[in-house]
Amino acid sequence: MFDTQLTLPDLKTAILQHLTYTLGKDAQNASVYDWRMALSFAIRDRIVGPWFASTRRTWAEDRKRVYYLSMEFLIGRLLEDACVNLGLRDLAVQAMEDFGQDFSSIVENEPDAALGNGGLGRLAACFMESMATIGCPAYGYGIRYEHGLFRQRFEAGHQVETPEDWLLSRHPWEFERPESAYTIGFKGTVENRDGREVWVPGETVQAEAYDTPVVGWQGKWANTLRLWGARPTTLFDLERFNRGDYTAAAEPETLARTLSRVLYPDDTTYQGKELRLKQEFFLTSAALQDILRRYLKNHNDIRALPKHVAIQMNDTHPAIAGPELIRLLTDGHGVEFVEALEIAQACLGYTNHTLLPEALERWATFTFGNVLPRHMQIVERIDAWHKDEYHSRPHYVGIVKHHEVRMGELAFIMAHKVNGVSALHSELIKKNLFPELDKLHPGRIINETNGVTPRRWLRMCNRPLSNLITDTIGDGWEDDLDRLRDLEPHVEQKGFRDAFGAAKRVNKARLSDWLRTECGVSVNPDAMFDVQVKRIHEYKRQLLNILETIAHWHAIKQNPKGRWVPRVKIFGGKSAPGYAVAKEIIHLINDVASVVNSDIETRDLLTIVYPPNYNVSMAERLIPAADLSEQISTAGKEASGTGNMKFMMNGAPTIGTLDGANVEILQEVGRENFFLFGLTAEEVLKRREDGDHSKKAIEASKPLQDVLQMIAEGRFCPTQKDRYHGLVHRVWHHDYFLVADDFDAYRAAQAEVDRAFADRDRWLRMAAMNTARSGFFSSDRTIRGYMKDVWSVEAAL
Ligand code: 26W
Repeated sequence: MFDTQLTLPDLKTAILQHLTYTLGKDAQNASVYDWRMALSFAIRDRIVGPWFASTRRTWAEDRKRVYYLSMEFLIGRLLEDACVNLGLRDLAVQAMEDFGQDFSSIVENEPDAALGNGGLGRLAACFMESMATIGCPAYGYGIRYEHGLFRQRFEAGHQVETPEDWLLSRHPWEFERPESAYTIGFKGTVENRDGREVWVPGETVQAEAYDTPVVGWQGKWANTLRLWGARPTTLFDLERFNRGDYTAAAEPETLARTLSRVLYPDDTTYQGKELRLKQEFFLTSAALQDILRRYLKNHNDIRALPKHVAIQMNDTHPAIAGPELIRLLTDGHGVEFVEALEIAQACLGYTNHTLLPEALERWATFTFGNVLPRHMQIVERIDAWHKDEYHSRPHYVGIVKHHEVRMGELAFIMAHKVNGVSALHSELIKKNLFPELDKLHPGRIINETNGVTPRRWLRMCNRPLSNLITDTIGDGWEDDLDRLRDLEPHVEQKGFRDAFGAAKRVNKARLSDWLRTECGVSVNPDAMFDVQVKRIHEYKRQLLNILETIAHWHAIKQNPKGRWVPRVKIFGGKSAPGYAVAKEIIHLINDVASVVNSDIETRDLLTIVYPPNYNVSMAERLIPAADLSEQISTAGKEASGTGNMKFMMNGAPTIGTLDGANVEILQEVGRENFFLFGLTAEEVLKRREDGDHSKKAIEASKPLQDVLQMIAEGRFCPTQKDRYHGLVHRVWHHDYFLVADDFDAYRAAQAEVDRAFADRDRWLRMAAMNTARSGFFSSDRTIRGYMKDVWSVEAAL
């Protein structure tokens, strides 16, 4: 039920009360920040009711709870999302207007909570919202990083990172819980006391809880996102302080706080850093202690835990949950080892998000045993037990191999279900990642195709289109997204198609204004907006996109009078700070942009923009304004993708390969509404067997030769002509991601895009069909899948 009781005067009074008494500010000289705080507190107050009610019901009905463990929650801004879900947005706009304030400016004053890198963290945020919408009793557990993902700037085309500081301003959505704190140990020794193993940690810190309520659609249910902050066990060393050694006195404080200081900015490349392992254990141990404490409040049979508790590991980052739960059950509750292992297995699920070998976590046994000595023993025991239970296990399979602890194998063995995130990905997990374990445990690997929340990614970020949808098929589609299919018959009507085009045009005009003021680039809002936004990675092939852009520019210049379709090429995304090749690609895109954008001959036909610091809020601006969605990864490499689903929902057809969830998008939307190109995952493997594949591909493609020639000659970097020699050499000789092999097919698909876009009626049909057939990609559908197949949990709504 929407909060229908709240009237405009009520809301205004609440806002003024908070401005006055919570913030101590006089309306006369309140800043945008003050108004944002006052409004946020007033809105938060409306969440507390449903939040308490949900918690009370869960207790009263003794419901099973889901615990989602994730090192990342990329939640973005919360104010507008809360307003939308509570049905208070219009009222909030009006209230702020009455106070002489602009709602959009207030919303934009909120910093993004960027506690994640990319897809995995954003998926966790969508899942939290969907669990609240469905009424699945759940807690998200994560780390309250003081500094989220770095801010990105460009200096002379280079990426420069600066620290992110979202907590410098007050975070109005959380409740601090100093009373909910747990001690987390590290290092030390394991002592055998009367035949029992006892861990005596050498270091301890406190994990302190901060709770953010997450409210679902229409405020019917709310769950908790509980983030842990690290605090010293002892505040400071008084003796040293009294001696006047102030820096040394503050040492325990500094050491502890380091744990929740920053998010690791690597996505898809893994580095075996001790601090990262400590962060993983910090999150996991705090969460498990909290879970057991809550369970034991109203249960006394620890063996019945799996009936009441489902724990999901978001990738292997919290995979220490297996050994830690065994430790708590054996060392803490006297359960015998094998029984503890079976209880843990029955509680745990593991989601795999990547097949890239460089992303699979493995810890040197030296590091692991040093940081977590008791867990090292338990891991070895799990491995021995598994080998014993499954005699046919090949010698090269196992958790501890070559002096490393393999977190993927650990998570697999300790979970009762292992899932991939798209149909193709789940098959590849069986075939390539865990073929032997799959044989030993048939049926354990399942698929749960990703989804995204349509509340944030359609209703909130695209009001013109959402209003059109509601006007056309009525309301109720937001939490029943398959209803978008009801749009299909309307797509046949010209009036609807024009309205669909008009909604897109509004978003494009808005984005054009923003690009002018924020990036100083003016673009033609009637041009095709062709968008690739995601982390920069070789496998995602931003390089393929920019090479094709150069070829396109070259073609225009050779035939300036041709009937070209004007395009705006939009790039967005960050590179990991240590990923040199990705940084070089960013540099190239910026270099090409500055040459192309200053070419008067092609100015009206091609513009390249790369707004810095892509984040959730920028996605909410770009995606609704996109005409074309670029999903061009090397087949077999993108586990799922979720940006692809957001573009589809917002009426942007995909140009893409048969990779990740693109396969299912194609299946849902139909071949005629998707620009398919490129090698398949199987063909990719075959092609690589030929050591000369890229050389052959380049020799067969005049346009690609020309492009590489231009880059090599320094056309895009006249001041340093050899800047991209290394890059060009790699395309010729070490093209692992098959940029050259897919180039011609990509170029042909882009030509088809041009033809389709030039036929406005054809284009609008395609665009509208993408929205109409996107229902499957609601994260509500995904969550229902997990509830049934993995968690065995019932919805309370
Ligand atoms: C330890 C370093 C590290 C950190 C993060 C390695 C790997 C990761 C993540 C698994 C990377 C990630 O975000 N994967 C993405 O997950 C999305 C949600 O399932 C998928 O849609 C993307 O395809 C996948 O790349």
